[in-house]
Amino acid sequence: MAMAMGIAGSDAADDSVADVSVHLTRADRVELLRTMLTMRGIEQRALNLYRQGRVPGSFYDGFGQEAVSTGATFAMAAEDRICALHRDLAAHVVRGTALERILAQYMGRATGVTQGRDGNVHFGDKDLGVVGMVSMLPDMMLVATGMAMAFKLRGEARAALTFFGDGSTSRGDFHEALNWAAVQRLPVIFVLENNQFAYSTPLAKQWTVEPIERARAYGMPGVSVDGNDAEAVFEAVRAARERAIAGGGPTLVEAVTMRMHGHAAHDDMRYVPAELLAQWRERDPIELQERRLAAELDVAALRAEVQAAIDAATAVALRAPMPDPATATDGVFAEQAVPLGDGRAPWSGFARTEA
Ligand SMILES: Cc1ncc(C[n+]2csc(CCOP(=O)(O)OP(=O)(O)O)c2C)c(N)n1
Repeated sequence: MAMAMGIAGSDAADDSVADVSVHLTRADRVELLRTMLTMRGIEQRALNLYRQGRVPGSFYDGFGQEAVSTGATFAMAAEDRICALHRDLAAHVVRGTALERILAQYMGRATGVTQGRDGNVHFGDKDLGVVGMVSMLPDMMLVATGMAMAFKLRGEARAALTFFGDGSTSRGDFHEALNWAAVQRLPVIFVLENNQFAYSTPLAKQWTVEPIERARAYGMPGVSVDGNDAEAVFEAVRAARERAIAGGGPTLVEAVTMRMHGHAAHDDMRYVPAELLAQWRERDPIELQERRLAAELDVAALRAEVQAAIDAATAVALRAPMPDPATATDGVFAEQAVPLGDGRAPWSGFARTEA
């Protein structure tokens, strides 16, 4: 859906915000807001740390897109698997990754999720069901499809979900994943995070056929939702999961949103028209959820609570040591791996791992 300014909840002049969700309790809806505030606060803190030279490399954030990973992950069960990408921090937060581990990860510390072994956004915690991302886009579509295949073969009532961007729809892996998932009727949910730009490439240079049409062409439903509305995303993914678990096969959910920051911290995004950004600024996902809950919730108190948790986590992460170089290969190879240099192929002894 191009630019998508006509979707539910998008009229900035209208203060009355529709209650979209029919399945969420009040506590759930506050939790959605808390998660989005946490994602934004952590990423804002990480950007500051990056500018202080404490985050190596660059930093990628999902500013403005918080509703997508929040709503989608909230709709999945603990036994499901989530493939979180570079704008999906809320997936880690919903699953329970401690905030100090996330900040330590960004700073390459020994207490980070990968213990300093990988770049800042490339992490996942198997115990929490979040699969660390493969940087080649959109390879995680194939990883999620493979996990869904395993669930189906084992007869398990579980589903896999992967996020991916609009740029990913131009890659071959997108088509392979959709086709195989549809042919095999796999329990997988493809969440397209349409944030209008793939680095500097706008949608008009990305596709002539809408992705949800392409999903239908491959034989699965394609639904488009307001990606700035966490409750709308939740409902769409919840329905897709129900369908997947019931054996109905995959669904493509397009969450229409906007990348409000540059591609990464080094990008001033001057290629994005100022009017477009101004329009989307009026549709901030956090403010939308706050307006929904304002009558029944002390929003300022919640914001302060979240900020205090982030401050405490930052202090812990800043005190954490850098990793000991002697441990660099720990956890990289399986225990059973044949040591390099004994004349045999190094991969011949790798253990099989489960999804
Ligand atoms: C195959 C491949 N090409 C290029 C890159 C470098 N890269 C990382 S993110 C990105 C932009 C992807 O755009 P999109 O899929 O729309 O996702 P967004 O970053 O907008 O969320 C690029 C080009 C990559 N990771 N993989």
